[in-house]
Amino acid sequence: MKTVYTCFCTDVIHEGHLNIINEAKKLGNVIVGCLSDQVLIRYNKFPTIPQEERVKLYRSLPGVEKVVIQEKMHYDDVIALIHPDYVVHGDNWKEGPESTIRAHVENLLAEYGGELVDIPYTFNENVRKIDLQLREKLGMPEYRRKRLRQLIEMTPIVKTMEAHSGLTGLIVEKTVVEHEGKLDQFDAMWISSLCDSTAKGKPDIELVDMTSRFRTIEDITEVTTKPIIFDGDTGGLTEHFVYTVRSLERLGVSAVIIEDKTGLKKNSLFGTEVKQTQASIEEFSAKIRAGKKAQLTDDFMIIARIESLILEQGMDDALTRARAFVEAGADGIMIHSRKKEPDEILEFCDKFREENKHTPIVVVPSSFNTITEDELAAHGVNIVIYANQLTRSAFPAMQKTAEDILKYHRAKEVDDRLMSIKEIITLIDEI
Ligand code: SPV
Ligand code: MG
Repeated sequence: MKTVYTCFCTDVIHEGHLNIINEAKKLGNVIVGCLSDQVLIRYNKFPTIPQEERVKLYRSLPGVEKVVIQEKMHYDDVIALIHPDYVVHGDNWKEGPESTIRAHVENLLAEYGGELVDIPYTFNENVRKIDLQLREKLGMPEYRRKRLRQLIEMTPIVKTMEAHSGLTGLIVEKTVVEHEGKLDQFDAMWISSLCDSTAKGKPDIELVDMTSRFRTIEDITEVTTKPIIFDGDTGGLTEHFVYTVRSLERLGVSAVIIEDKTGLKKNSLFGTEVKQTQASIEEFSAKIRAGKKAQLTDDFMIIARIESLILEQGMDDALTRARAFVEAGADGIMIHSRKKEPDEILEFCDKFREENKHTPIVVVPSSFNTITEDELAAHGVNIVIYANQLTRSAFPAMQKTAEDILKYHRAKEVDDRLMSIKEIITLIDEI
């Protein structure tokens, strides 16, 4: 009897999967691979049920001999283990970033005369509806909110990109790249105060009020499923912050980061060029404590952002504050720097990790941008935030287009660098 392998990355079995098993059965004994949680999240198919339950689900399907866990995106290990005569897959992976995985499988099978069989993907109303329902489920507050804590456990570093509108949210949600044979995408979204304010033509001084910031969150949650980290600036008055915590939880936000500043807040990247005052440890700890007390869900995180390095108060001050804020209940520490080199950030991370192994560390490498995600993870960083790069890339492009249309008194000269009309009118899917 021949052996047939097929890998599933789904929480719900529909007729498309049953069809694959039926076709596979015609070729031999069917072994189903269950893609591990860690790999699944790199596909933007975040699990709504744990790996063990997916294994049980696949095992219960008629025609399935055995279920194995596939731990890697590429099939090398699993093919070495099973040596299948056939690998069977829906033909939808012939296109897009997944085609690289398909090509690799073809090469692996060719080495010993195995065969790849592409089964026509089942597209119908029912399948479409199930896919849509699964996506909608992930976007619900109770799923979205807990996803950040899950990601911190599941991935070496949570890659977070800024979003300040439905459109930028969609970019973070949907961008998947294939690079050097691997697929990658962002894990979470950062609602930056700088970018949210800039998009509204306002300075980053807590001028855009919470009602408006919540509206931005809603614009994003309406069209995405990925978890949200909200830039809460100073958190405002403690008496107000407790309401903010409740509202963010209700909206399905996973975390708020508040910074230990007081008075008129200016953007940290000004550093000491402008007057900025750091809050006392006691004052800020009280705010964290009040927020934690107000919090109603288990999943939500209040992350304390330390501005000691930005304001040149020294490493010891940063570490003393980190200790105090964790003691006050902070679920994570963000340490910020505006140095070009990452040295002081890494020194902080190493020293903090010597005494605290688990509290998540967040960094925002806008200035110290040479450091890679792997290097940060090696120093104990759990979340990396690309805080403003989408806004900084869009603005110069838009400004140049406006200038050129003014210069040439028509739009022809800018057209080559624009998205086509066809692309823009079909960019957003209708339900
Ligand atoms: C933001 O994105 O608004 C931040 C990060 O707070 S920074 O601009 O670097 O202060
Ligand atoms: Mg900010």
